[in-house]
Amino acid sequence: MITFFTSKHLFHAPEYEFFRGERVACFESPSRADFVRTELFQRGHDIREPSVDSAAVLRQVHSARYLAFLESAWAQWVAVDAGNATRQPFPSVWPVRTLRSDVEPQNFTAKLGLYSMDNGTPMVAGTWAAAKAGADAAASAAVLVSGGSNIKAALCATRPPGHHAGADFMGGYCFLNNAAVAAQTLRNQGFAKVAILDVDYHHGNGTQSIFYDRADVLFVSIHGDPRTEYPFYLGHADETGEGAGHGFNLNLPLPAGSSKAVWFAALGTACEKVKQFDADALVVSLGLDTFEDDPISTFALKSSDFIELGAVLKQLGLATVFILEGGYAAKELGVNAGNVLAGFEA
Ligand code: Q9C
Ligand code: ZN
Repeated sequence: MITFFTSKHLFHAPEYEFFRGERVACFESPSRADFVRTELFQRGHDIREPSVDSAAVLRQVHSARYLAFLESAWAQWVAVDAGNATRQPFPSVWPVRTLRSDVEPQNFTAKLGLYSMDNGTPMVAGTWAAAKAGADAAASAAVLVSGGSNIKAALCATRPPGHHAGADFMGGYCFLNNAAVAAQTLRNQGFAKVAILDVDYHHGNGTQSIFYDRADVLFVSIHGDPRTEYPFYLGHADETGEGAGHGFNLNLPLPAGSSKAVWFAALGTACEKVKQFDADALVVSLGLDTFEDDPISTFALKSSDFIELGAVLKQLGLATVFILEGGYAAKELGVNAGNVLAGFEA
């Protein structure tokens, strides 16, 4: 399979995040994408650099003020204090209920809180460049599978991930919503109905919110129940879309610790929804944190189960863009991603 990869992901390499009040090494590490690239190269996949500029489609899925902030955030942070060049910024205040989000404050940390859903998404000098390169990969993959050739699927082996990023906020290690970029690019390329199937352990709150009022992009997600699992405040079964988008959002939350059988039953339900929607193209938010040994998740899929996942997705018979999302058992990430592609291409 054609796989988009760029070493620009290395520009995003924060040192630490907070976990139970302590500083810990980032789970979302640069080695993740390198393990995937190495394994896919060894398996003979065609590794390519992104070639499409996502700037225009980014403006279709993110707000102008959020993009302006993200692109300039590091320069703003260092302008506060030259010593910040070696410090990771974190938000410490947020515009929750009754506070205003419409007026952008001048204080950097207040701006960071305005544009963040958590304090778990550290930024470094190269974050924008890495995230933009990932979005370029998503746009490239979508253009490729839209072409007249018989290339029907492509994978983006990129990081940072994207599905927690909303139109105007970052969170959950995500800055730019790559799946939304791919889906919107497929729409722009002429596919009338695009389905997004999010199989990451965590609910894709950003992707859901971006398309929540739209009937042309279906969002279906299988994830840990937000009552106990991140992102906690979205991903419940009663979220079905609003306005024109009513009926075009399906959440399949599963209890923490769910078995392979329960997970694949939900995958069957998800695929039925995609078929009923009569999608013309598919974006898969391919989180591999459903793996049994994932350090921050509780589902039970084995490496061999990812072959079955690929085979089930192939049955949909659609032009497909796979976007790497989460998956924090870094050493196994390449095999697990490769197994999805093996099942898909068998
Ligand atoms: N700060 C994705 O899988 N929890 N994001 C962090 C420690 C957030 C996962 C807990 C998990 C976000 C793309
Ligand atoms: Zn995840």
